[in-house]
Amino acid sequence: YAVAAEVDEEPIKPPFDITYTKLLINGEFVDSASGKTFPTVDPRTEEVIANVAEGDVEDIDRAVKAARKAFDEGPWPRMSSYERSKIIHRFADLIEKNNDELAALDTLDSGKIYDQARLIEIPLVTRLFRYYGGWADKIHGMTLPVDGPYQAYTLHEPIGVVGQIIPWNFPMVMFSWKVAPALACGNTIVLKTAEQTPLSSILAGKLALEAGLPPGVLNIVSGYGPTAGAAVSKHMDVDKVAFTGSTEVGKIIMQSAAQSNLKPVTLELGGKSPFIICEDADVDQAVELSHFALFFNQGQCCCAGSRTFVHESIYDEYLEKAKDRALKRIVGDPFKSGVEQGPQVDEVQFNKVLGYIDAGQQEGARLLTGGARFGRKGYYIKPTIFADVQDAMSIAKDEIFGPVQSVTKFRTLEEVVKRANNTDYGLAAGVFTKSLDTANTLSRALRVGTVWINCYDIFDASVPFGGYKMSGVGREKGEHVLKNYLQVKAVMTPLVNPAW
Ligand code: TXE
Repeated sequence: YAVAAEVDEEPIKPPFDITYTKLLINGEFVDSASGKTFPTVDPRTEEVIANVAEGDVEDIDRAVKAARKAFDEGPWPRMSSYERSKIIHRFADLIEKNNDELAALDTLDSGKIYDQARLIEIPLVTRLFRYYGGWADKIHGMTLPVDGPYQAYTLHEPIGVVGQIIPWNFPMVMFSWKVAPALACGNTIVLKTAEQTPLSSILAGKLALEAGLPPGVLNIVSGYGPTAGAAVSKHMDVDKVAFTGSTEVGKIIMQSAAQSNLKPVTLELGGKSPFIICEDADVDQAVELSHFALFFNQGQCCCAGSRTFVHESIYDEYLEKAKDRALKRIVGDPFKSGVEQGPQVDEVQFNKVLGYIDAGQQEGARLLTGGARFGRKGYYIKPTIFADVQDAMSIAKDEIFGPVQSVTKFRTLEEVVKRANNTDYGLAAGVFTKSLDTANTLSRALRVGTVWINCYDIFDASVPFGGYKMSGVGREKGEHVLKNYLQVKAVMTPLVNPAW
């Protein structure tokens, strides 16, 4: 581990102060109704970064009232779509201008690699707002040919007050996937951020106001899931809820929605995505890509390629090279240039991952490398690989959400399709092959929302993302997400004289 000692060094301090820690309700930064705050912790040091206003049921209620007023009284939903588009574009410009500060807040809060946040994630956020700024004035209905003397058409209208609950693994990216399309469609929003990563969204809220978003259109409440989060999904005056997080909480959200006002629900949940390396693969390239597919963002990706299936003819060579690559992975302070892996987001996740590493050993998987904490301070874990993983083991079935790769061998394509699909999840899959026929066949056979062929984790604003089975309901991004945030109204009127 190239920078083993450096985790113990003084952590790098980003050149930005933390100014925004309050709730954003009705265009103002306010304390929580209870006056309570909660600490957000730097996973590099296990020390408190800032104390943030802790929203609860009453704050969600205040936020919903503000969003309702902004929706009912306007101007946002009734503003010309061109005006809305211009505000969304101005918001994108301000995100771009504050790119490095937003990235630094996400690194501080979550431990993600700063250069990754700065050079890839926040630019993607800007891109996404521009993409949906472009959609705002292109949302329209249809005129329909009907069997009678009637004029029939549809109006695509905003759905109303939208509740959005986001996780901590890509704080600003998740903010953009939720907020940008909902705004483009003319909705008003109550966003509940993850308790681990509240900071960047609050700054983004300030930028939204600066861009000219009217008060109450975007309300941002920091706080915990069972309190503030649950209040969003149960609220009788929230017209739709969109959630990204664990499958377990996704089920609770759906139940709460059903038991309250039957608000429609979209969910982006966990995964256990297969990464299939076929016998014709270039082994060196396959090692690099499968390494990236799993270890990217400390393994904390819903679509992590967390079951590596390797053809038996190249299995031994693959394992040797994959182990070398993991040993070369540079672990350390995520603010330091060149570091590839930072700490896990918090103590809970850190212990969860270490628990699965124990389980893997107890269940008889072969530990090739890693398998323990890295350093003495912070939530760092050594890049870990298990070989000879059996499908029934918990490390092959459950979402570990950490830097733990599980490798298994296969013989035939038929076998690998069956095993790859033998999971409750269905978010993504990777296929590594030189054969077009194999690639095409596997991409049809795999029951997942995204197939990456000879690439992985490529995201674009225009490409839909979401899960089959228990990985989720609905799609985000692209044109597909818009229907989550729109009501369709059918209007019919008689023709005075159909013969004309
Ligand atoms: O998720 P939670 P956690 C998976 C991953 C991870 C596991 C647990 O396997 O190890 O989930 O992570 C809010 N009502 N993913 O505990 O609890 C919560 O405050 C309403 C996959 O962080 O699902 C946060 O804002 N909201 C994933 C959000 O839900 C509730 C990303 C996610 O937290 C709530 C994160 C409740 N009762 C974790 N309870 C992905 N799909 O990318 C919690 N929340």
